[in-house]
Amino acid sequence: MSAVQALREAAADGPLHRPVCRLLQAHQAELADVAMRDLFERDPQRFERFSLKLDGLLLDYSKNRMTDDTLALLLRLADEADVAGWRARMFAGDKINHTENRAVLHTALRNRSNTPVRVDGEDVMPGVNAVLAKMGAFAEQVRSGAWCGYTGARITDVVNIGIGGSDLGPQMVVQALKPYRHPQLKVHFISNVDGAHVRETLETLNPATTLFVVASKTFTTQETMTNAHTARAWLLAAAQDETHIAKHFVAVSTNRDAVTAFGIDAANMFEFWDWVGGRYSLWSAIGLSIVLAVGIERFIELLDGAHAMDTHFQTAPLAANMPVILALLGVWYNNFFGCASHAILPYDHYLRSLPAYLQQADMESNGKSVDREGRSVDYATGPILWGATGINGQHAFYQLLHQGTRMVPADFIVSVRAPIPEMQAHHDILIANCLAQTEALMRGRTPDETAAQTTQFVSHKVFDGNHPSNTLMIDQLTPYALGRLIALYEHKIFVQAVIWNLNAYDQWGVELGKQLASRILPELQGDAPVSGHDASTEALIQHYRHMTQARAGL
Ligand code: G6Q
Repeated sequence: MSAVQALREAAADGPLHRPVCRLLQAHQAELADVAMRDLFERDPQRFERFSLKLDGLLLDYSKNRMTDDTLALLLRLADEADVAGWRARMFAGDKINHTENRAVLHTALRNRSNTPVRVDGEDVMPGVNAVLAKMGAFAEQVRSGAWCGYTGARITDVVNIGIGGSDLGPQMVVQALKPYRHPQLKVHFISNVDGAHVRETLETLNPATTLFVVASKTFTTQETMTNAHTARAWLLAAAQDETHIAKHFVAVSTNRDAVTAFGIDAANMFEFWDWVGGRYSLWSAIGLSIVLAVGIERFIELLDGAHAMDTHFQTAPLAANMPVILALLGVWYNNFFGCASHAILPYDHYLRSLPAYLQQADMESNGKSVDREGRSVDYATGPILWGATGINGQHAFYQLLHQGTRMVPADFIVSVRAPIPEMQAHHDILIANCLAQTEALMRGRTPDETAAQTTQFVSHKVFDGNHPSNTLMIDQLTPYALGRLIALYEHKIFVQAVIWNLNAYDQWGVELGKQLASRILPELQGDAPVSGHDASTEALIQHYRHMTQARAGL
């Protein structure tokens, strides 16, 4: 047996083998047939006991299949996994991303208290503050019209070119903060290497008034570089002079050499650091398109909100700690009820990209099958995260949530304040639906209740209920509230990683995709014999080559 095989077979002492997990298993068996509606009837204080408030954020987790005993056991699991110790190590800049030998310090990017945070003995805060100031000064020039394109006209459109962590966060935040955006500056996002994405975006734009933000931590990502070169050619076709690139291209990266090789002036590069993971990078210079859209003051409010959640996460007792509670409930369903997925259901048009954003944050972080020591895990790790805006989902996939054979825990997210005040009547309907869904999922409808309403197809109309959900009610979707919400999920993911003994901050699965495609590309384009693949892949490459050559009349 090789050393790697031995490692992959040696997880029998893993975190889900702790004695407390056996107690949790026994407890789950006791609770399996207990209906939440009965727990509510027996305990009028259930909401008070199982909800938390943090300024303008309310987390109601009372509609979960849990009791005080459940929580006590789950908290013991958190203690035994040393959540508090790992939390301290992360905030202190320890290299907890051990497979890449990196610290994990997205929290330093929003460390509004400005206390020193050291990596290898050096305080990172002066660098963080300097880049933030540079982003603010640059954005102010563009927003005020002082930064002009090659014809002297003001910039009207910003295009962020990036993918994955260099796209999903800024795109989600710019969309969520639409009411705060500059009225004369549109922000677009190009991520897919599918030529349709870049073509469709550029054909609506004027090169003389367009600014490109090429956002790539490595500045080598094939999709981003291909789109950036296409955008560069599009600009030069109109501007006719390479010196004009400086007015129309800026870069966000950790790779200065590659940025200057592209032709972007190093003065127009916004730096960040290897201790910022891609999917945790919207707080860094990767947020430049956010700053351009909403201004530096609003961006700082976003950071303030995240910092408030960081402080809560660091200081609140685990039993009253929102990220910890959400994480533990997730573990409860994932590992003790066998739930494979988790739904994110924002009842908010402006948060319609939140499920996709959290999908990356969660699934890329905890979609791992070896533990920190490289041993195969014999327990479920990160769930399949999915979702869509609430009301639309009701008319689509909620059928399965209510009456399917799987239990899908869900987070309902909703704002008290209507984003558009004169549309209050719409908002009331939205909220009524959100609350009705969580109630129906929890209560269900018994055969007797159903029979009292109808005599036909009664069994088809019965709802078992007992489907768990959390409700996050935000006073108003401000930049501050959004920052706090995103940080809440980041820390939830972190706590779960600690419990599952995972490194949440590497992403070898993404790296593999980057390597494989670069091998196949020349095979698609050339006519040399294709070899070294499986029969399926080889045949598909040959088919593509044959069809494209036939079309080109070769
Ligand atoms: C995120 C991942 C991945 C990454 C993209 C873009 O955590 O690492 O989504 O953000 O692959 O990478 P670059 O920013 O280097 O282009």
